[in-house]
Amino acid sequence: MVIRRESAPSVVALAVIALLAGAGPTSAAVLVDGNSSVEIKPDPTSAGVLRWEVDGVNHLDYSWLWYGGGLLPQEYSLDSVYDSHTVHDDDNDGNPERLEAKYQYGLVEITLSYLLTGGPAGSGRATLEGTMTLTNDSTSPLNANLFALFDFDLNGTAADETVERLGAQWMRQTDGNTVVDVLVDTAPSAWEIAESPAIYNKLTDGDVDNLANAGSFASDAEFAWQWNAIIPASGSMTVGLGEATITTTPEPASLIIWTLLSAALGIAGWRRRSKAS
Ligand SMILES: [Ca+2]
Ligand SMILES: [Ca+2]
Ligand SMILES: [Ca+2]
Ligand SMILES: [Ca+2]
Repeated sequence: MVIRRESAPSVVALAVIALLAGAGPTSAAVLVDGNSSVEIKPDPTSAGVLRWEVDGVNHLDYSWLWYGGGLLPQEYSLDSVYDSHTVHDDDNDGNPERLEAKYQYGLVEITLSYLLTGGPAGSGRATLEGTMTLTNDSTSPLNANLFALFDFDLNGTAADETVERLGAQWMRQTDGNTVVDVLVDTAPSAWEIAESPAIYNKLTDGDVDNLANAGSFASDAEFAWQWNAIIPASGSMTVGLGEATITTTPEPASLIIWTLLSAALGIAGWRRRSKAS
């Protein structure tokens, strides 16, 4: 009895500690499919797509969304009007691969969706698709500028990257045998490639900015698109943020065989020379 009376408060204390530990900022939603996982924080604490792993290698530093336009004095991070989010396991494999988030300011509602499609383990390939829909429930047209920023650090490092703009709706970033292609569904109004975090700074510096339709970088690439739209009263607009596909091509088997063969021939040659001497 004495032992039980003494142990009871410590059990309560542990329960309180456990509750306090769980009361911090909401943890990130983690999508998992096949060989890939993505970490997304849709709410205002450190919001953004924070990590994208394919076969255990993280290729993404940061990606997120901003809105501005009309009479707004600056761009705002989408999470500043966060409402709610849910994750979904559509293929019932025990892991959610789709995130749906809702944002609301006044009579404007924004829904954001991310869908991860991984490949088989070791395939080096996965796709993340983002879609955003704005609905204007007011009685006047809405002038909106939307921005999507992508800061990939392929193969886990900012170094060794190239970025090519292959068309109005297509950016390709490459590091060695790893490539990410980002294709947007909706033709953008503007684009920019820059040294990170130059574009991020534009979107968070408290004034109105437009992307430069130009750009280059020195060591740590990021790129972004901008969509300017007028959404009619009681109308909606869907922006395909893009289908990003990461592909890491394995060393060609022929190259591996050649390397092994060369090594074997080298050893044979050394043996012949050893015998001759
Ligand atoms: Ca699933
Ligand atoms: Ca890299
Ligand atoms: Ca700005
Ligand atoms: Ca980067």
